[in-house]
Amino acid sequence: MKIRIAPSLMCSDFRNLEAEVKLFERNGLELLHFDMMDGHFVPNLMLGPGIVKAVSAMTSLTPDVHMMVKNPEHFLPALALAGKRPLISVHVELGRKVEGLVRAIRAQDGRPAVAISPQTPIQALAPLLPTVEMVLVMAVRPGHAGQEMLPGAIERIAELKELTARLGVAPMIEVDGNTTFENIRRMAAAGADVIVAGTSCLYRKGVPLEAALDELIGFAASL
Ligand code: S6P
Ligand code: MG
Repeated sequence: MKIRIAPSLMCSDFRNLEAEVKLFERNGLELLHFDMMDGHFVPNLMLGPGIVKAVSAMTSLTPDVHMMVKNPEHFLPALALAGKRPLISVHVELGRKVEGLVRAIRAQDGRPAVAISPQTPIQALAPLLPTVEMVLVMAVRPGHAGQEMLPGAIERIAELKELTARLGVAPMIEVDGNTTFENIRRMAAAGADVIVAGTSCLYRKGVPLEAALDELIGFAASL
């Protein structure tokens, strides 16, 4: 089983952002997770398109932009990153406009993805699954790092995996929130292909980033 690691840059040390990104690159990672928050969809403010652009210009890694914003259409044009083919997730909770957003992402050479919050039934994803390249399953409430995984999160991954099989589609499944080593093991067994690496496994208090990364990569390879 090969699980991919997407470091969550909102947890990084912004003073050393470039060095951290280069470290991920040297170690063969493929994705960088950007949490974009607008203070409305979630009550927090984080990483706008400017930082996504600046980081994308310094690396060959693929941006994985998690839009926790009420009006993604306002920010999508600024995420047209020539040649980068970013994964861009919009939340299914935005309702009817999501289909149009998925088309808009594809039209600007992005790879559309859909994110789902813990309270939303997995079934709500069904109509979108044939149109997206990835589903981002939140294991915690969107808005903050450092939370505990919610009950039922693992079962939701398995339910999504089943639903995709039933529909004959195979978008990647990314899981975001409280990805401790033990939780990663369970997430991977349930069907996760990508885990977002935040404070639970990578940006750990008192552990140098390089050491935490080595340990995480070793662990992921052992699954
Ligand atoms: C949360 C955000 C996440 C966090 C990540 C932090 O709203 O979408 O991407 O940055 O979950 O990881 P952890 O291990 O601190 O939960
Ligand atoms: Mg996220």
